Amino acid sequence: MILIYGKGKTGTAVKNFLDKKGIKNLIIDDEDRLPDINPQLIIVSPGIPFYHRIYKFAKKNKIPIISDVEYGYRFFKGDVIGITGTDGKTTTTTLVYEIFKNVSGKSVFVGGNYGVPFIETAGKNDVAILELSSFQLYSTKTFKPKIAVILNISKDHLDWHKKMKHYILSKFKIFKNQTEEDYLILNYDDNCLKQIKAKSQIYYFSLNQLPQDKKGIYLKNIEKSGEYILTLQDKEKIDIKVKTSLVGLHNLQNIMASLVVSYLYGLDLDKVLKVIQEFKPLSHRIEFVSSINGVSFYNDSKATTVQAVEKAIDSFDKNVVLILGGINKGGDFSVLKDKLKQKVKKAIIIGRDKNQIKSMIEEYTQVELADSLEEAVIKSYNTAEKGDTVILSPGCASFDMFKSYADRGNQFINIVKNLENQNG
Ligand code: UMA
Repeated sequence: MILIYGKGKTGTAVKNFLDKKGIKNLIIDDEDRLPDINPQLIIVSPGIPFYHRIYKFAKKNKIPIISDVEYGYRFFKGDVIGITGTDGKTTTTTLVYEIFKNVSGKSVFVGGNYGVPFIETAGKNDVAILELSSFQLYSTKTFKPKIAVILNISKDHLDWHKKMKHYILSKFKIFKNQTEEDYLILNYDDNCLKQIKAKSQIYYFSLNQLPQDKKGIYLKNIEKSGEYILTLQDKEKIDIKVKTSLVGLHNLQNIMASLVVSYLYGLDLDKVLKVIQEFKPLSHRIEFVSSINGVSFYNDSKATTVQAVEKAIDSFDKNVVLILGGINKGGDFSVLKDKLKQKVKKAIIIGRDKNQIKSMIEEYTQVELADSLEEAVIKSYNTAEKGDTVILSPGCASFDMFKSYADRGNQFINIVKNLENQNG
């Protein structure tokens, strides 16, 4: 009998899978008592932290406890491409999926932390492109992607992991079981990732020229037209021209990672570049909403960390009015100091932790508080002048005021559209 812990998306998908296979199971959560019988295996949902009663129960009764990703992997016969990192996972996963779907000629599954749980492929596809969270990776045992990507590492999810080291080590499980036949793609601009030693073959991506002895891809220059010239450095060097509608160098890093995945999988790079060119930004990620009397509004509701806010500010030259705030996941907003001074006219802060965030940044830019998102949008419009950019990039979780980051982003879009109707 298998015990499933958690009745959300993951638990339900695991239960459906086991039921179809005729494997006896029991699904419980915090509302239920722990069972008297000893199951042979526990499959735990990602949201359940390692200090939860179910981990203690497993340890006490010597029952293996694994994530749905580990369980799904045991049934999957195809190639796994695993993508993790603090920011940019969903964009990269979706882009790699679009590339594989259009270019590889294979049946491709996409899921994991984004979209549907891995178990839903039920071993049916040739390739699985997985977005993987630190929560999911933490309880893997034998999981081993053929190609693993770590985009970046910065402070996140400390409410779950408690310590940064625990978060980093959980992420590093993505390559722990890899061998010489597998590939690991790392961000060379990230000091933590640059130092990784692994059995797998390492390829890097970087916004600066890579050392001669490193394999990977780097930014050679940006043309006046905005096109990027990249150099792919392996046994020989090839220059590649990339056209994209994705904004910001952080997105270029996501594109570079996707290009290395495609190259290592042997895909036709001309076809890959065409898919990249046609790829549109995902919703809630520096998504253009509207321009009202010369003030541009962008929705970046998916930015739930300080680092994601930094990337949003980096995407614009100057004159930014920033709407941020919500539930701070342990981020130190004062690290934005220089960028706030140089580029941000005013920060308008909402949400549960607005006073805490205010005290972290008020030395570096003008700050105003708002009690609702609508009030924040109106205040930002009143602050901005023609040519300025208003961006909702909260750097926080949304659950104090909204159902999800998507709900927050959709409400922002509606408020901006209403403002446009009144003032456009
Ligand atoms: N539960 C408890 N006690 C707890 C926590 C949860 O009993 O302390 C039970 C409850 O029954 C609850 C269920 O567990 O209904 C929820 O499980 P879950 O929190 O693991 O959520 P799922 O619905 O299974 O969704 C999970 C991921 N959620 C989390 O990691 C928190 C989803 O990622 C993922 O899309 C989904 O699996 C499919 O794989 C969401 C997420 O926020 C989008 N991820 C984090 C992020 O991206 O930052 C990592």
